[in-house]
Amino acid sequence: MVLLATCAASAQTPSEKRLQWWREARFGMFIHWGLYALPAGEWKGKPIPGIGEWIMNRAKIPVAEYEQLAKQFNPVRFNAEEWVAVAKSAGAKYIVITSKHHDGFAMYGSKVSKYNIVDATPFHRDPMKELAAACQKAGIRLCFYYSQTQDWHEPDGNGNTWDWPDESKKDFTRYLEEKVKPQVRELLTNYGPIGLIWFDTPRIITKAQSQELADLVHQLQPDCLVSGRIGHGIGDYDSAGDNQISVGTVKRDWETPVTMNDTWGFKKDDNNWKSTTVLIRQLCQIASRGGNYLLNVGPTAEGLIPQPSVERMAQIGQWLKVNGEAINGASPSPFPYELTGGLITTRPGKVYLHIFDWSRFAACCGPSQDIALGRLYGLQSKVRRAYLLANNSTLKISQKYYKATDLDQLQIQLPAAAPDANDSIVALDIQGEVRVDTSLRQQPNGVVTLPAHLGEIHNSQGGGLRIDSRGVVENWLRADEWMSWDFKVNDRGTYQVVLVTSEQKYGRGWEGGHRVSLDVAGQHLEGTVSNDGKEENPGDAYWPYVVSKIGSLKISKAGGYHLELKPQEIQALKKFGLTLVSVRLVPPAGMVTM
Ligand code: H79
Repeated sequence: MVLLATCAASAQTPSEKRLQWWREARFGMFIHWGLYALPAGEWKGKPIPGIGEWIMNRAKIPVAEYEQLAKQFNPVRFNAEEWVAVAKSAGAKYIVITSKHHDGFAMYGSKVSKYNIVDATPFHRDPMKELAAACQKAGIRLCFYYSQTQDWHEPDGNGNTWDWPDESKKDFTRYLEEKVKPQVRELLTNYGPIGLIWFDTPRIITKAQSQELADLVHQLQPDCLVSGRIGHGIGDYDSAGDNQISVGTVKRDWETPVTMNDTWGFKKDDNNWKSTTVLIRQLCQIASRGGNYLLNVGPTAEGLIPQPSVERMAQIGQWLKVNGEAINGASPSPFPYELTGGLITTRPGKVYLHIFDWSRFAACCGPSQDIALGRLYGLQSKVRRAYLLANNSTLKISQKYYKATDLDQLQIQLPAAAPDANDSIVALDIQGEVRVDTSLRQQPNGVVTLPAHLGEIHNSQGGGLRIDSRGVVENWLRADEWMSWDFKVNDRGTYQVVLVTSEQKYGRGWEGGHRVSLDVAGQHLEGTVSNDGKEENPGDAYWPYVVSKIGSLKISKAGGYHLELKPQEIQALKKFGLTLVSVRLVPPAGMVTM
């Protein structure tokens, strides 16, 4: 036994060993705090658009002027234990705080640069020391954000083009050797065990330099993780884009940082708070797709976490107290598709159905007004018991296998109203292992969704069609590349064929006018990808969806089908091309399913 255990342990890579706690955690609190909290989004009486911590860059504030902020920075109301209590109340397992953002100001006592909170401000305290102690006490892992490439305070750092426009004079290696490495050494030497270093925006750093930095971290603290944004694929895990939630399961370790309003660093005029419901559902989406959720708060220059953030964190924590077993330490969904109106997580012996939209999930009415019927397709294991996590009440179920359509169906009797407005979870106790039909199949509401990231890609020589980090097609610029899917349908009928594509982020545009053909079930359809309406992207407000109607299609027999999507012409002037998210087959409203 002992021998076996040793073998198993040694089979783990160093990275996997470091990732153990992090994979279990699923949820962390991000803190963006720095001098930028003082102007709080306004410079010389003018509101500066964009994210608050970018104000120096957006307003092109000269170093000599921005530096003056340090003299006024005196966050007397900062209380490390209160901040850690906010994370704890939320059920967050780790805190990542900005030790140095792009503005170059160290928020800890640094011997490397006088431009730090202890030496340059009237505050003279080291908040990171205090946070380290408070985290230790509360059992929360402290982690540091560190901007390794951009540093607008240093002539050799990257990004300050207003004080130092001549890029040819910049010696990035000197900056890396003289500031970054010594500061990372301080952070990993003076604050006890650190969970991870969250590097950001790799930009011009070379692969060798990223590697040196990762090696330095691991040499100083072998258990400390390195975020994916160290660059060049060298991190211990992947970091998705800011506020970017992948559309499907990602088969690597990944994390998404998310803002609670529209900024990271405090901005006094930003009151565009996401609702607690949205935040809880984002956490569930990310967990169900195999990732970690890093939710940001931006404290004020006085040292207070804004009240709306404190409230939301506590509300997430209340929800997690009841439902945490479906998130912390849970695994991604074993199904290729998600529920209608919800999604799925799992752990050995359990499947959790997260129901966001009760009436969409329980689309079919029950035998009486008091009961709704929910259905799950494709679960092959026997369910011993189904119950609501909200109140532990047992739900009546029936399981059937329909041979003609090769369909496993679980039917669940639910109360007429959702017990939890954010996400009601139906837990299923499974006998033996969780086994599912992993084919793409029609859902109980009749819709068939063929996600781009689950399609087969047929590249041509020199072509570049691929799936980006969100799970969406990029670089589909040529008409000789195509995609196909296999799927199963239960219901006969006429379906509308819709293509869902993605705009570029930050409103950078969308390209339409592509002529495409679809071959399926012996029918050939042709249509144009035009903008027939926008659809909110539920996982990522930065990248809205565009819906295009291509035509209709008749399916006269239940069974397995193959669909080929072939362009005849792609518009690629803007180099966006056909940014496919999914092909959707939509049955007529009210179609009765079996
Ligand atoms: O720390 C937060 C951001 O400051 C940092 N990453 C998160 C976690 C980040 N650094 N760079 N970026 C994000 C990309 C920023 C892009 C933009 Fe902009 C900022 C787009 C709009 C505002 C820069 C300024 C580009 C256009 C204006």
